[in-house]
Amino acid sequence: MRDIITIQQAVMAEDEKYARRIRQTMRDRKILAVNIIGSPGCGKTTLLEQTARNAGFLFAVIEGDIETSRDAERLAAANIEAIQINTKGDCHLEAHTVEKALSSLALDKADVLFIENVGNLVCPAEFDIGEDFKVAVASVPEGVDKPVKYPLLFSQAKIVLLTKIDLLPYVKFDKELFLRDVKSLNPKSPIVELDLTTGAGVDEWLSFLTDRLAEKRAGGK
Ligand SMILES: Nc1nc2c(ncn2[C@@H]2O[C@H](COP(=O)(O)OP(=O)(O)OP(=O)(O)O)[C@@H](O)[C@H]2O)c(=O)[nH]1
Ligand SMILES: [Mg+2]
Ligand SMILES: [Zn+2]
Repeated sequence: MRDIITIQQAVMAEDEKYARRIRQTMRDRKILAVNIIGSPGCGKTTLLEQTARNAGFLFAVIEGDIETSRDAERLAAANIEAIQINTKGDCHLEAHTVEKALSSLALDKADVLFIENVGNLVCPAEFDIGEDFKVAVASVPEGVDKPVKYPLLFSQAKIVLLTKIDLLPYVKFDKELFLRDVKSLNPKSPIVELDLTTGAGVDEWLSFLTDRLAEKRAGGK
């Protein structure tokens, strides 16, 4: 058992080198790199589709899934530059695969790179993939207790998104409790409520991103 832990630590240390290299590349190119993390089906790809409709910046996407290129195909259909990584069983993305994907993505026109991580609330939060910040996505039908059960993601995220608020009338979900729990884990980060069927709330998400992009261009973080 101890040997296995040692190997995993060695692999993670190696991967940090790739993460540092990605971060340097993104800094040189002044591209904001955003790691989007949430459960399967919480609305990550729909968020990107909605983002494309109104964004005042250009972006490219790395899609992480265990199998299929369905998400990349959805984005391509919306004229979004996207490349798919299939992890073939791994439940999170790692920096070495992200770097490989980056080399086949047209980034010359991109202001922002979104990385949609594998649908999972647990280990994607543990891996640095060279991003500027992580986004935590939770959706109403998942239940109100997700932030307190999976605190690492919600405490690290620079912004927390609550999707599917259109379902509030139909699903037992104490929104005030959700907001309180997130605030207690992460007092500084904004929480944005989204209905991605209509795009309600997307302007607030876009304005957050525009501010972070301006900071990146100014050389800060
Ligand atoms: N009612 C409602 N449905 C939504 C909302 N956002 C996404 N959906 C639906 O939820 C389902 C899953 O959305 P996706 O965007 O594919 O979810 P995802 O997080 O990318 O899923 P994975 O990539 O499999 O992890 C789709 O049927 C969406 O139409 C929302 O705000 N409200
Ligand atoms: Mg998706
Ligand atoms: Zn994993």
